[in-house]
Amino acid sequence: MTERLTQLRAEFTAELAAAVTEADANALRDRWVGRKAGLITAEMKTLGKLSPEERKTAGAQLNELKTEVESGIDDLLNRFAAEREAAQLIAERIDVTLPGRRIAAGHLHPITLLRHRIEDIFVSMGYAIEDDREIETTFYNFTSLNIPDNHPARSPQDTFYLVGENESTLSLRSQTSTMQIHAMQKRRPPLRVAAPGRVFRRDTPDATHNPMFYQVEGLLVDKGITLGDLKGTVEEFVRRLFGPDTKTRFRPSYFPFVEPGAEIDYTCFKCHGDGCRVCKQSGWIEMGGSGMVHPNVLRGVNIDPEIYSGFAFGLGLDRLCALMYGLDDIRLLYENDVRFLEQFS
Ligand code: 2U9
Repeated sequence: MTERLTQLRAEFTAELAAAVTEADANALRDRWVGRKAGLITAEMKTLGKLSPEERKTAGAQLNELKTEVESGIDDLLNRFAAEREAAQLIAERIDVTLPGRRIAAGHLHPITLLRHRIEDIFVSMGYAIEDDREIETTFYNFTSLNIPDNHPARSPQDTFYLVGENESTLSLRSQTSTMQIHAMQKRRPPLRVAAPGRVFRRDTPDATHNPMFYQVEGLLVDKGITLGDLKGTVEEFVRRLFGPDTKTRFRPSYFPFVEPGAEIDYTCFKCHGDGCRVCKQSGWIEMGGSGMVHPNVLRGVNIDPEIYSGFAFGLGLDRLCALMYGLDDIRLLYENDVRFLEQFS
């Protein structure tokens, strides 16, 4: 029996050394100590042939071999499990010192950012922010603003008409002044209203024109309002937008809805008036237009121009936005190119 045991022990040792996977180790367990067909189990069955004395010794030796085989296989399985776990720990390792991944947050559009800034300035000066429809009748888009019947702005070459061609004809509003008319119809003076929004004109898109663009207008109507109030308000508005040293100047101009009318310039926010590329060496930048509200416009909304007077001024947001961000082409603002938009926050 001793030779047999020596042979079995050598055979097991060789097979144990050859086992390289958990499957090999489990196959070894079945082959050696499997309940039904294990090699040691089979040897146990041969003990019946021996004398009681021989059976006692041989049985003890076989049990010793069985214990060696089981612990050898357990050690092997534990080693494989430890290796598998170590590999898993490496594979799933998380380096907590790595910088976090920046989650691409959304951004407000530059025109929206500018619009919010301007709305805040108007609110800080006591103006209400108005919003109203973009599709208007000819009455609101032109007649209420004292724009004469033969004015080129009424031509289908300049305006997006939707249906028909008379006072109740619908078109896309050409200026946000329409909202000011609605406001004056809904509320009585004293009024301080800012009207930001989209306007639509049949312009061919180019670096400084777009069929849809953004405007903002301020309107104030009360008793005893003078041109001085307009100048002072515009000067304060410009200073709050571009800085306290910004100067303004007014150049006479004509608009049907105001009288007198004036273009507004302000000293360049880049060179403060010395002259640079932004202001084309002039030191001044045109902001928009202004004037005292025309009496016909006041009468049109049942405000007596003998008792009340008012001023209004307007500016285009797209061009101002392009200037402030150094854009050469306002169409960049409308192409929705994320590479452009994600620069703003
Ligand atoms: C009412 C009466 C008068 C608003 C005014 C301008 C002159 C003006 C332009 C600036 C650049 C429009 O975006 S733009 O092209 N605006 O020049 N706007 S006076 O006058 C009003 C507004 C409302 C009831």
